[in-house]
Amino acid sequence: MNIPIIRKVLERNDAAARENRELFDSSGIFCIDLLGGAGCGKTTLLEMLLPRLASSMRIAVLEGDLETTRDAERIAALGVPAIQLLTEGGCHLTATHVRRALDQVPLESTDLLMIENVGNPICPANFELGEHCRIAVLSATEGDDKPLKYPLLFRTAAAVVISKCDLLPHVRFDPGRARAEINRINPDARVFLTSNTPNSDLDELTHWISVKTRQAHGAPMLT
Ligand SMILES: Nc1nc2c(ncn2[C@@H]2O[C@H](COP(=O)(O)OP(=O)(O)OP(=O)(O)O)[C@@H](O)[C@H]2O)c(=O)[nH]1
Ligand SMILES: [Mg+2]
Repeated sequence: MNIPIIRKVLERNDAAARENRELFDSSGIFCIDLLGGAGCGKTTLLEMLLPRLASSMRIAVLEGDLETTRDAERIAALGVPAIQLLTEGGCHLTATHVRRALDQVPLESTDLLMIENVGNPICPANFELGEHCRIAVLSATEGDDKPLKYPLLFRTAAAVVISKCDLLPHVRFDPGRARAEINRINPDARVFLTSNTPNSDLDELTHWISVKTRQAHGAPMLT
C-alpha cells in the first residue's frame, strides 16, 4: 500500500536531483555528497580536508542537520562559504533542500561543492541530490561489520573513509575486514584510513578529490 507513495517520493526527488546536476554541470561545479552515521566524523574530516584543497580550488559547503547551525559555523570558521540546511526532524537531505540552498551559493566562483548529509547511515543513501559522487564515512568506533549491514551506503560510494583510526588500539575494529566487506559489495570503492591526529596522512584522499574535481572540469582550476 505504501510502496507506490514511496516510489513517487523517490521519483520526484530524482527529477529534482537531475535539475541540480544540470545546474552543477552548466556552472562547472563538481559536487560530492558526504554521508555516514551520526558523529562518525564528517565535519571533522571536512575541517581537515578543506584547508588542503582550498589552495587549488574554490569550495563551498552545504551542511545538512536536523537542528542548529553548529556544523556550518565550524566550516565558516575556516573561511569557506558554508550554508546550513535544516531538515527540522527529517532524517536525510533531499534534492529540493539542496536546490533551495543553491540560491545562496556563488555558483560562478565555485569549483567544488561539498554536501555533508544528515548523520544517518540509512535514509540519505536513498536520496540523490544531484551529486557527481559520494564519499561514505565509517568510524572505527562503529564496528567493522557495518558495510554489509548498511550496504546501500557503501555500494553507492566512490570512496569510503574509515575515520577515527587513532582509536584502533582501543576498539574491536579490523580495517582489513571492513575493507574486504566494502569491496565485496563495491569492488571499485577506494578506501582511505584517517584520524584527526596531527600525524594523519590525508595526502592520498586530498589527491583523489583533487583529481576527481579537475577531471570534471577538464582543465586546471586555480593556479
Ligand atoms: N578520536 C577521534 N575522534 C574523532 C575523530 N574524528 C572525529 N572525532 C570526534 O567525533 C565526534 C564527532 O565528530 P564530528 O566531526 O562532529 O562528526 P559528524 O559526523 O560531523 O557528526 P554529525 O554531523 O552530528 O553527524 C567529535 O567529538 C570529534 O572530535 C578522529 O579521527 N579521532
Ligand atoms: Mg557534522
